[in-house]
Amino acid sequence: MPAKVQRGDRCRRVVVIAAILAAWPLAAAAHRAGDVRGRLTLLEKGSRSGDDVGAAVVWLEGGGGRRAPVQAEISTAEKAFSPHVLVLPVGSTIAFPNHDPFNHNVFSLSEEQPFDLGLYGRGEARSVKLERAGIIRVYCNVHSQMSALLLVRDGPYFTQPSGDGSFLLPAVPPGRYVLHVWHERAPEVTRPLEVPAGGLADVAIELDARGYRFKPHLNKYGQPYPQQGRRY
Ligand SMILES: [Cu+2]
Repeated sequence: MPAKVQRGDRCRRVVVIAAILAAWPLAAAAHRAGDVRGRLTLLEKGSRSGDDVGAAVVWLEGGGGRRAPVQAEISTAEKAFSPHVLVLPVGSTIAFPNHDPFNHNVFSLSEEQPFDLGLYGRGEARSVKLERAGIIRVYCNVHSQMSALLLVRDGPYFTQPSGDGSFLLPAVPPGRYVLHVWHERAPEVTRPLEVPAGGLADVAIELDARGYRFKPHLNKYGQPYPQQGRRY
């Protein structure tokens, strides 16, 4: 009888040790990478805070790897691109479906990715593959007021904040990075960021749009847009 009890104890001990060993790698993995959370504010003239802080982009420079390319869309409707700002992994394809009852001509003169999709009408979509990282300014050659921005990233850690400016970069391995925060109307903010195991909870960044001045862009020929006699 005592021998049996002893065997039962040994069994229980083995089970407990096995359970600890099974749980241990999970606990170790949980410490390997952490979430980086923070909040952006956008300072406008007159000390107002901007209402489109959600159109900012946050990314980390450093760390290995890439995100898989995606198929994304920016539509044109009522002479506007929507969404206005999009961040994508390098190698992604972006389509521009036209929902307006007239033609658009989507183009970019950006150094990283110049393209000209030509004139096309309602129900048609043309697309471009984004081969290089950078900031691609997209316009329409017919309607000067139309603009969109593509931020193409070659690292794995990037995001756009919510409308209230809060952002989350999930599962960032501990290490030294450079944090970049970009908004169309503010100088880009860059700051060294040391991410400890377990991540960061409250990275606060202020973007300053007080010095912003609207500057008209040129058409696809590098010329100013004609001002008169435009029907659409
Ligand atoms: Cu247009």
